[in-house]
Amino acid sequence: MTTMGGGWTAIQKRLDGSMTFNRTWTEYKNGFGSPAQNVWIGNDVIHKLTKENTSSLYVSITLQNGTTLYEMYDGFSVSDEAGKYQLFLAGPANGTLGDSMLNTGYSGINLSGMSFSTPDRDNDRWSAGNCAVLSDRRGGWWFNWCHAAFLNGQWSPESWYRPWFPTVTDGKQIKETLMMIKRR
Ligand SMILES: [Ca+2]
Repeated sequence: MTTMGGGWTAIQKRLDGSMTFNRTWTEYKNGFGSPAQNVWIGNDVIHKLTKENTSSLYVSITLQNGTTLYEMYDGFSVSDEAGKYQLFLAGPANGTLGDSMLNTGYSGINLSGMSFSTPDRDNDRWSAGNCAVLSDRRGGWWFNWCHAAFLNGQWSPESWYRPWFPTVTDGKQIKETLMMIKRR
């Protein structure tokens, strides 16, 4: 990975919709897919890589028209399974996507401090239901109530709501996604 000075480790990558990210807690814990194609590296691995709290997060979305937009956060870590893989995110945020994770302007969709939820494990802040099972979500993520950013959604023709709102409002716009981390 030569982006932004190199030394990055991909924790999520999607090059097409051939592999579903509608997966269980255990699958997100252990990881799935293959690094050359579509992959979630696994929440246990993400925790191990970030537990010293000295990592940055880089997110990019390549649109169907070929344009790649990105956002970088200076601080990123994920707690262990006992801590429900709670997300810690810190700014400043910089990039061309805009900040849809940390300070969105609406506390109900900011993601820092959120636990990880999957279709079979509801740890979100929506008391009436599980964001991860909604028909236009169906994937694991650090949902609040629920989100403005969500990179594990369903590829077209299924519905993928708000991958990176307001810059990317619909999964149909997306060609590729990538999440990478690096020690500061
Ligand atoms: Ca809930």
